Amino acid sequence: MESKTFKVPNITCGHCVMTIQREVSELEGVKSVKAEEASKIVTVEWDAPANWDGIAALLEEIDYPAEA
Ligand SMILES: [Cu+2]
Repeated sequence: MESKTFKVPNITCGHCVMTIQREVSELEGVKSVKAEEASKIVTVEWDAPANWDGIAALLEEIDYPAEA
């Protein structure tokens, strides 16, 4: 299992957190998504066929890009 913790500056409220958790969870291979409103920190755990490039691309697509 791979995981990554990153900041998503566009998180402003609980709806953002729910949107990110829902959308990223739908990617095949993603095991867990935890997003926190106050810190804007997101942690994703995944196995193949998911990969970081795919997760990052989805986050950009839904307008919550990960901070580099
Ligand atoms: Cu929001």
